[in-house]
This record gives sequence, structure tokens and C-alpha cells, in this order.
Amino acid sequence: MESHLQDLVEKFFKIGCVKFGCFTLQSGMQTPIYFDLRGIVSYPQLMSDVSDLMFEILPENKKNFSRICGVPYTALPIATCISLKQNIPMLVKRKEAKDYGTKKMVEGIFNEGDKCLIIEDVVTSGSSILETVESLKTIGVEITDAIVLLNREQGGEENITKHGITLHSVFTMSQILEVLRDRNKISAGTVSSVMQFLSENQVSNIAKKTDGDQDKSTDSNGIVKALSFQKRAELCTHPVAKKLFTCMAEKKTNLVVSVDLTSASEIYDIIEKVSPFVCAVKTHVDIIKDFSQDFATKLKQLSEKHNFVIFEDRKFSDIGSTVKNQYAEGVYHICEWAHLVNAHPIPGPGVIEGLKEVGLAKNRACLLVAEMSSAGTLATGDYTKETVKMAKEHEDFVIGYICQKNLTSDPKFIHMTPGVQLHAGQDNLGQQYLTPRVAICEHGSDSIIVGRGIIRNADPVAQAKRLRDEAYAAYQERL
Ligand code: 5BU
Repeated sequence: MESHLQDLVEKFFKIGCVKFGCFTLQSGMQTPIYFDLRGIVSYPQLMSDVSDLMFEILPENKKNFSRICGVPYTALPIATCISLKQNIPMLVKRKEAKDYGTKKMVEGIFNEGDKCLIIEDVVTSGSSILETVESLKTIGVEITDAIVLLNREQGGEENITKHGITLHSVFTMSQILEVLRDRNKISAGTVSSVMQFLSENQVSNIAKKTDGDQDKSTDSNGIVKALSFQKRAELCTHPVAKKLFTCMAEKKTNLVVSVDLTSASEIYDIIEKVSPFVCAVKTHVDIIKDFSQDFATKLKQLSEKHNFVIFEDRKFSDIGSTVKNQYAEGVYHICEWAHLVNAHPIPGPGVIEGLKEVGLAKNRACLLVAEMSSAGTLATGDYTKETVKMAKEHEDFVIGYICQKNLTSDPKFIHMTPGVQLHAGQDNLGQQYLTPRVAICEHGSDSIIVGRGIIRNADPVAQAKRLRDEAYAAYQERL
């Protein structure tokens, strides 16, 4: 590849248009690579270079288009640039027909028989391009070619070709990987895991649509955009999930406070102070030195008074028969007062089945610990993936995950992330902290769990408010 093209790839990487990690596709599948060109509008020179390059790859005998049209939305500014530079009139395809006036799907002036070139940023399955093609065809415009900046090599080109459209791409995913590896930006291991992902996730193998579903909930990589908490409350059938999402929407908070204090009165005090800013209060009941059922009664009263969910962070992790007793019996009778508990999936599904025997009849719910915030945690990779599966197989009782990032596109499951403070860092016992924005926006979690960041602060109210504001603003950004 010519060096100016390689420089461009490096630039994409530098400004975060190409990211490596774990991203959730609409299909629920995890992808190790994410290409997102939305940010290039902030780099005019880059926009200009990209639009020149995209037009240049068209063979000379194909440059006689009378219209161009970008696939909404990421490709629209690129199409605009090409239109201006090449002096070709543009058409704008709407995602939804206007519900007033003319109800047109395509804006701009055209004549029947006009030849129109399609511009798109990334092609995965090709269905977004085909959808734009369909809209243009219905108004009598002809389409023979489409230009994309990146072909993810997942079968989109073949799909488009079948519909009689020739695809021209500036880069393929393998070229991008090669450049980044040669320039020491990513390891050979990353290259091979991405290549394996691409070969295992060809359009023909993908049960659900990827970029065809884009219009409402995903972008051109198929990444899930968040549904509102209100919508998610409506989708949930489990009463605790419904209550939690409703509370998050009504109180405008996705902050969970972890009241890790050892006396009941201190806990009441902090709850009275911070509860306007939280959707749930998380306890470790076994650290309270003066625990009695009075504590449980008082906690339930506070939960009703201030509208929050009670979450006992018990992390059950034994065989079904034992956890059943731990949940229902002993000193604590956890199932009598905690709306929500959590469990490690390590024993296998028996742990959920045991808890369910006690909790289901009382309308209680459980979260699975899919990942942990602590350094050196073993809850990673396949363990996490299996946890996600286990939760889905018990969705009558498991309503989500304790995790560090988004693990499923199923909107009924809540993601709660501990290890959050206003500043990233760690404590001296392996706890690691993300900021609210990173947890929610970058990692795609739904809510943050904060303990010492609030309860050990000189001004817990101000701190809770700030954390709530940051976490809720991050959620709104994801919408
Ligand atoms: P902190 O004070 O904000 O660090 O407290 C975090 C709380 O979340 C604390 O009660 C932990 O037991 C809990 N926690 C966690 O920190 N990390 C995890 O992975 C899980 C729970 Br699971």
C-alpha cells in the first residue's frame, strides 16, 4: 500500500476511528474491532483527503455520475465533500419519511434515469447500502456503483454484487490490520484474532442482521446504541428489572451507592442523605456489627420512602442447596428484604437454580458477576462469555450483570459496574477505578456502583450528586 494511505490508516488509529477491544454488535455478538468514522467531521483536512481518495478509486470511465448520495448518517458529510469538490449535485436520503409536508424519502432535485453514485463509510453486510439503493430506485434513479472507505470483508461486497451494484473500497480490513501491525500499533495476536472473527462472522453465518438493523439502534459497524431506561422498563417483564429501570428514568440516576459501613445508624444516615441521587442501595449485610431484623425493616421503609432498589452484594458462590439456605435462613434472611442479590457463576447453573427456589416466588432477582473490578481477576474471556449465556438461560430470575463493560445487546439485562470514582486509579488492595464516563460511554455499561467515593468523602451529598450527574450525562450521550 502506498505510504500516504498507510499514514491515513495510522491517523485513523490515532484519533480513535479504529479501536480494538470488545464491542457488542446488534446480533449480540462481540467484535474485537470497531471502525467508527463519525469523529472525522472534527478533522477538516482528513475529511478532504478521505473524500478525494474515495472519488479517485473510481475507474475513469465510471466518473460520469449525475448525482451522488450518502448512506445516512456517517457518510453524509463525506458525500457532501465529494459533491462540492467534484461539482456533482447531491441527493439526501431520509431515514424516515417526514411526517409532515411532502413525506419525501429523498431530498434534492433529480430526473428519472439520473445515474447516482452511492457513498458509504463502512460495509459489513451491505444491507444499509441496499436500503438506500431501494429508496433511490423507487424514484427512478439508476444505481450501478457504490464507494466505501472500508470493506470489513464479512460478505457485504458479495451481497451488494448480487444486487447488480459494483463496490469500490479504499481499504479492506486486512489492509488496515497489516498497516497497524507493521507500524507496531497492534500485535500479531490481535491481527489473528480479528481475522478469525471476520472469517467466523461472514454475513451468510450471521443469523440476525448487522448493518441492516442499523437504522434504529446501531451504527455502520452494527454497534448497539442505548435504548432509554424508560423504554427498557417497558420491555422488562421481571418486576425488579422494571422497578429499577423505571426508578432510573424517573429519578434520572444510574448511580448505585454501596453503603459499606459497619453500623446500622451510619448506614441510615448516609441513605437519608444520598438517596435522592441513587436508583439502588447496595449493602454488605455481613459487615454490619449491630445487624438485626430491625435493620431490614428500616431499610425496606427507606427504600419505599426514597424509591430505590435494595441490592445485597452477597455474591453467592456455592452449590444450589447451600445457597438456598444462605439466601433464606441464618441471621440475615436476605430474601426477605433484598430485592436484588448477586451470584458468582463459578458453581454452574445450580447456584441460580438454588436461589431461584427461594427468590422467584417472592419476586426477587439476581445479577451474575460476569467480571470484577479487581486487578488480576480471573473472570475474563470465556468465563465472562459463559456467564452471559447462563444469565440468558435464566432470565426469569437473572436480570443482568456485574461487569466492567457492555456484554449483551439485550435491553432487558442491566449492566452494573463497580470500581468507579471521579478519577481513575486504584486502592492498595487491588481495587481499580474507572471514571463514570469511561464506564458508561466507552465501556457501554448502564450504571455505576460507588462506595468509598461517596461514603468516605467529607461531603457525601455533593459527591453523590456529582457522580450521578456525570454518570447520567454519559448515559444521555449514549442515547
Ligand atoms: P468502592 O469503595 O467504590 O471501591 O466499593 C465498591 C463496592 O463494590 C464494594 O462493596 C465491593 O465489594 C463491590 N464490588 C467491587 O468493588 N468490584 C467487583 O468486581 C464487585 C463488587 Br463484583
